[in-house]
This record gives sequence, C-alpha cells and structure tokens, in this order.
Amino acid sequence: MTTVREASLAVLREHGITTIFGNPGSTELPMFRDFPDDFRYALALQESVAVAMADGFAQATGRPGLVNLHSAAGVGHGLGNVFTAFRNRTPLVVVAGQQARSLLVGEPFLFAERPAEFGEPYVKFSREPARAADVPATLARAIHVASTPPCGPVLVSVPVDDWDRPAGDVSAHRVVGSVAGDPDALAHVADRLAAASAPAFVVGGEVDRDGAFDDVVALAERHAARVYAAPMSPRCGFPERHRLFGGFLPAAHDGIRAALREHDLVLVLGAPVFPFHTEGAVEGDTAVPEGTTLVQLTDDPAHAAWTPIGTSIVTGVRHGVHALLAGPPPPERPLPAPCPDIERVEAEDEGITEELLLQTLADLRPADSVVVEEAPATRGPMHDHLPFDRPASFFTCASGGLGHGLPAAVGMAMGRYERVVALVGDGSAMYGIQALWSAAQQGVPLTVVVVHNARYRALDQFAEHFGISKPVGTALPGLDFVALAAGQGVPGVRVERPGELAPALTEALRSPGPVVVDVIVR
Ligand SMILES: Cc1ncc(C[n+]2csc(CCOP(=O)(O)OP(=O)(O)O)c2C)c(N)n1
Ligand SMILES: [Mg+2]
Repeated sequence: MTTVREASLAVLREHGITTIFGNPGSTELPMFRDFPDDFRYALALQESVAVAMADGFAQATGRPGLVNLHSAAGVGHGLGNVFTAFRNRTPLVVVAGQQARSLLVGEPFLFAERPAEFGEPYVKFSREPARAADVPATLARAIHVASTPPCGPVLVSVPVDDWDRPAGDVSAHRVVGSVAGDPDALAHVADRLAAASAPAFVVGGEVDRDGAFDDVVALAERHAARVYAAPMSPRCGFPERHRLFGGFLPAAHDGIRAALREHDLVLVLGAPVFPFHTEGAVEGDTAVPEGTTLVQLTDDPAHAAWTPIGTSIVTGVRHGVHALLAGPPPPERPLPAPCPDIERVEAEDEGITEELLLQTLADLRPADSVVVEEAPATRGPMHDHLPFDRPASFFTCASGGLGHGLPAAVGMAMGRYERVVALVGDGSAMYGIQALWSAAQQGVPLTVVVVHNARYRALDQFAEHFGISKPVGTALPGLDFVALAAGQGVPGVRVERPGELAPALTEALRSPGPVVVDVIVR
C-alpha cells in the first residue's frame, strides 16, 4: 500500500523539492514519519522566519519553496511573509497542518477554522482536499499553480490523520507555463520603439526573475534608451553603472513624472505601473506625463489590468524583449546625458556614516556575492554607494513588509554557494532575529550587516513628511546585536569607529559561517 505521505513525498521529489522549511506541531509530525534521507528539514524558530527562508531558497534555486506550518497558529504567524512572497511572485507551497478529520465536526484544540480561506487574498490557490487520498494530487496541482506565471504562494491544508492513509501514486506531469505575448502587438511596439525620439525603459523585478537581464541591456543599447529602475523594484534589472542607467524612480507621482517628462515613449518591463508609497503632488491623473506613450510588458494580467494608460501586453519579459530585438533598427539617436558620478566619501572621526558603510561594503564584497537588503532609510545611500551590475545580485522584498530580509538571506545562502550579505536595519532585523539561529544550524556563508541607528529612521522621515514633529514609537535604544547573535550561536562584532569597519567586514566576508557585524552609524 502507498500512503498519502509516500505519494506526497514522491510528488515533491518529482519537482526537485527536497528541502522542507518549517516549524512543527502535533498536527504535522506524521508527515515526517520515516523521513527519507534525500530530504532535509530546515527548522525555523518562528513561522514568519520559516516562510521567508523558503522564499529566499526558492528565489535562489529557481524551484518552488516548501514550508510546513502548524495549523491556524503557525499560518497566522507566517502570513506577513506569505503576503511578501505574493508580491515577490515567489513560487511557494505552504503545507499547513490540520486536526484529524473525525474531530472537525467540533472545534478541536489547535485546529484551523476554514483553513483554505485563511491565506486569502495572498495565495493563488488554497485547498483542504475533500479526501485523504486526494492530498498528493492536490499538492501536485498546487505546485503547478505556484510555479506558473505570475508565480506566487499556494496553500494546502492537510488533516493529521491523512498522512498514513492509502493513496494512489500521482503520475509525473510537467506544466510549461511561460507566456509569449501576442506577436502582432509586440511587432507594433517594436515599430513604435524604432520611431520614438527619446525612449526610456523602466525595469522591474520580472526582468531578473525571467532571466532577461542581458536581453534588456541589448535592447537598451540598440535603442540608446535611458533606463530607470522601477519604483521599489525587488531585484536588479539593469547594470547600475551602465552608461544608460538613469537611476531609481521614486514611488510617488511627482517624482516619476519629472523623470519621464523628457521621453516620448516609456517601455515598462516587468513592473507594475506604479506601486506608489506616498501621494505626492499630482499634476493630472497619472504619473505619466501628457504626450508620453506608455507600453508595459508583464507576465501578470492583474498588473496589466490596473495600469491606467497606454498599452499593456501580457508576456514573459524575455519572450517580449526577444520579439522587440527582432524589430526594425532605430535611426541614429544621441545617447542620453550620463548621470553624474557619485563622489567617494572620506572617513571622518565623528563616527561611521551610512555612506561610508555602503562604500566600504561595495569595495570589499566579492563580485559574485548576493545582497539581500531590508534597511529602509539606507536605500538612498545604498543606491549611490553600493551599485549592482549583475543578474541575481540584489534582492529585497516587493511588499514593504518588514521581517523578510534576514530570514530570506539565510534561505538564499542555503540555496546558492556564493556569499550572501544581509544588509538589515536594526529595526528590521528584530522582526525575524531567530533567523540567526537557523543560519548557525545550517552553517551558511552569510554576512549580516546591521545598520544600527537605534531608530526606525524611515518613520522619523515619514513623520516629517506628515508634518509630525514628535513621532511616537520610533526610538530603539538598548539593542545589542552581538549579544543577540551570541545567544543563537553566531559570532558577532560591534563596530563604532571608521577605522574598525574595513577589517571587521573583511573578516566577516571571509568566514565560512554566519557572522553579524553590528555597525553603529551616526
Ligand atoms: C511588518 C511591518 N511593520 C512595520 C512597518 C513600518 N516600518 C516601515 S520602515 C520601518 C522602520 C524600520 O527600521 P530599521 O530597519 O531600523 O530601518 P531604518 O528606518 O532605521 O532605516 C517601519 C517600522 C513595516 N513596513 N512592516
Ligand atoms: Mg534603524
């Protein structure tokens, strides 16, 4: 007899999913009876950490991540990062435990009420199978839904008594989900691009996710197009030291309009139009100036639908850009003026500035290292002093929900061999500080750089924006990240003087295991 457990693990194996992130409870234990040797269980000490680790691992490996959570309580803890995985478009399978079917007539201890609704609206598919025997096929279906563009999280709730019940084997089934946009519509865009006088591209997270980085560079060079990073882009989609790079669009109407004003055609590649963060001063209805034509290529029909203007083509970015590369050549166009060079900063005696920290990190980090950032007020200085030039080199959460970066970095370090640097604010680090314990247990090559300003500084800045002179709840005195790391088995060093910074980073970046560098910034 094949059990639900055996058939389900076979489905996971078939999809290359052999690492299971999670935090177990009574209702999950039977899933792991006689756990096979080719699987590994990565324990996280809080569910939001487990979800973000699985997200980081999935982004690093390009395969769906799997996370196992304990019934309603565990899913509840994890939901903030399920929201982020949804915005990140990460293929993520949440397997949630449930009480035994025979008890569901009442309200047993630790059960989940309407479990398939609990993840809504941040799951693409969510089921508690009608019969135990349907669990393996439901898992297979969930994996296909999660990994078909636009990718995202799914949830399967499994009653505890299902795992030992009989089930049939699920046959192997491949779903090829890439979307190639309408060829006529793309040919029309190619013509318009060739006819434009000053085109611009806005590149978002889908470019890197879809493996279109080099194709976008080729298309930009062919058209001498100015390239902007999309507001709040979660990945690097264009080399930031390239002659054509024009900087990072802000997440507000007025700033976007100002940047796009000089362009007659704006091609948005793999980004929503636009994820605003503040209202800004709005002239007219949209962030796109009058007289500018907007074209968007995205694999996400929902994003295409809420774009307020222009033409959106639902397509994988790589397919779409290939079609545009086959279009007519443009006339000779002058190159846009280069962005001014960023001046290097000098170390000052008074203490370490964010600029000095980022410049030093840029100087010292290995070229093939990956940076996962969650340090809100450090974003601006990071854009200036820590440029990214390669595919799969930079990751941040697309949602704005804190508590993702540090655990996602641990998951990434488990999923790839290069060094991972987590660049996290002191506030952000504390949403998932237990991730350090998992990093120690996994022994991953992770350098955690804490930007320690003893504040939620981004909120101080927002308070200014709202005209609030005395914000509440933004001071973070008394945190000691070396002690927090030591208590979880991770070595750490506190750095206060500019002269200590480079030696501490150099050593941490060489360590085979995780190290925390607690950088006190002024
Ligand atoms: C889950 C969640 N809670 C609260 C916030 C609101 N928030 C936005 S930025 C921020 C401050 C983060 O502090 P820190 O990581 O120290 O970065 P800093 O602002 O100092 O650069 C907070 C609390 C959020 N975005 N997400
Ligand atoms: Mg801070």
